[in-house]
Amino acid sequence: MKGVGERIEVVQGDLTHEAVDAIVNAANRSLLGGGGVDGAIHRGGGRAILDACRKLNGCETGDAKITTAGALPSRYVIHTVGPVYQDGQHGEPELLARCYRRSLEVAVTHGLKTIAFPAISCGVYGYPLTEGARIAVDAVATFLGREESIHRVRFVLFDSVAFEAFRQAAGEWGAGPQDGSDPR
Ligand code: AR6
Repeated sequence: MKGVGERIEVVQGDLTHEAVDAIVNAANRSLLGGGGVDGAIHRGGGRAILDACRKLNGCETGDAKITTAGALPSRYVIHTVGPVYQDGQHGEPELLARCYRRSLEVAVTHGLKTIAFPAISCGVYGYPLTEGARIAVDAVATFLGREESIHRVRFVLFDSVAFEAFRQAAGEWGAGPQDGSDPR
């Protein structure tokens, strides 16, 4: 089994283009759509995602639920709800870490091996990028260290500033250079 750093990739791009087992959506508690990456996922996946989400009765902050990916190239979408950042003293770090952990737990339950994440909470929800990236990478790396069934986790960042923040955080775990090859 490869080391933790070798199973983490950081790339700049559009999450909705990822042909992995599951992409993770930075949703809100209604799970009925919104802006940002959530809007892009619902637009790209089509009606099937919204229909599936309607049956889930929403999702608590820090939790995760899975649906079809509809017309998207991934097999599933795992919807998680990040914390709205206030000042970092309202449980935000724990809740953000829990989003990554719960998403991976759901993936394991479904036998999924390749997962792609956006920068949860780092857009509309206002999480500071450097801190959000560190929490994300630490939570994922810690999980991978004790769970061998996940082969690869890709962080897919929309812009170069977010990409840099995640690349730096992943470097702490020895994540190597990215070749952009298909993880499957
Ligand atoms: N691929 C990858 N990353 C993206 C994409 C994309 N297609 N589009 C945006 N991002 P946000 P949040 C980045 O606001 O902060 C929604 O309305 C974006 O640049 O999507 O968790 C939900 O319904 C940023 O770095 O999610 C909620 O109400 C990151 O994704 C609320 O926003 C997350 O930004 C959730 O806010």
